[in-house]
Amino acid sequence: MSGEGGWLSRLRSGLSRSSERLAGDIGAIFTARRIDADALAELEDALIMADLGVATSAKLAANLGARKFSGDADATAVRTALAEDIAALLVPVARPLTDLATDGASTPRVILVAGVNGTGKTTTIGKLAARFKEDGRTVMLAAADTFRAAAIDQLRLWGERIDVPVVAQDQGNDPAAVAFDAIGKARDASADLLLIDTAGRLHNKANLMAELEKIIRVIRKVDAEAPHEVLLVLDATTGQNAHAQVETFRDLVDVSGLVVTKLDGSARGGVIVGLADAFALPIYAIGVGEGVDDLRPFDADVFARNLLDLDGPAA
Ligand SMILES: Nc1nc2c(ncn2[C@@H]2O[C@H](COP(=O)(O)OP(=O)(O)OP(=O)(O)O)[C@@H](O)[C@H]2O)c(=O)[nH]1
Ligand SMILES: [Mg+2]
Repeated sequence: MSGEGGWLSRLRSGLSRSSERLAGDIGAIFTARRIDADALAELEDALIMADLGVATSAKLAANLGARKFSGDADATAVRTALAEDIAALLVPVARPLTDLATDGASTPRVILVAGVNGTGKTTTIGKLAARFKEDGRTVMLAAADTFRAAAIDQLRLWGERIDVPVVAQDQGNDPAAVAFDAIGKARDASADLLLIDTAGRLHNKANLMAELEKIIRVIRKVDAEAPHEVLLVLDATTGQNAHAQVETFRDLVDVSGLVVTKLDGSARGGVIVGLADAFALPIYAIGVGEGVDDLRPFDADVFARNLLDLDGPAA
């Protein structure tokens, strides 16, 4: 119980810089004033400042303008209406983690985890593996980030902590070879799921992107359907840059879903709304801390209401 309250308060405080500012701006714009074009333009600016992105902010402001408010709008009514519209944008992309682990025809189900440096790939893999294991799945991890020895050790440490086997080779070995080897071992062990960690990639580094493509090519030699999921891990604190990351990875490796991390420490959680609107990619989970339990389902209502500094979901 305390754990539940703990994660929500971390999300709230993570979002607080955006949400308090947004609520303050809306309060200043909509106090005893009609919702006219000027007010909507100011609202649009406030949404952009809260990292919702230009296109999505325009759309939300227009939606609000089309709503029928009686007389002067009060700021709370505006915030409530916005939270509803934002939740409506988020609902189609908010997916349960169990969708990731759904049994397909082939075993293991291969989940490749990608993303630029430091977004939280390795940590997210540890948290995901712990969840899946709790749900009764047999899980294996592959250390296909062979770039740094520390990266291999970091995944091994997670494996020890949550008691999940890790397939690894030496630093500098071909990441595709590690992935290939891991699928074989996961098959032999009849594992349900194989999570593959990859090196952090700056999206302008062509060689690292080529490496990712090679991993996929080699995986497909073992299982033509694999990887069954390509999860892109995004760090919410990077703000609008997350859009560029999605575009680059999506074009290259057929990203099937997102995990957005560091919402506990982020002043820029609003970025999720723009991502949902622009790409319509499933968001399977959010990261709200570094610990094993700090991966949470992405709940559209909870997120939208907290972003507008409103208390929990409407009853
Ligand atoms: N506050 C917070 N920290 C996180 C979260 N997720 C990951 N981190 C931290 O972010 C840092 C980077 O996480 P990693 O999992 O190593 O990221 P990575 O993408 O694997 O990094 P590279 O392999 O170097 O590309 C670590 O210190 C993590 O503990 C989160 O949701 N919240
Ligand atoms: Mg890593």
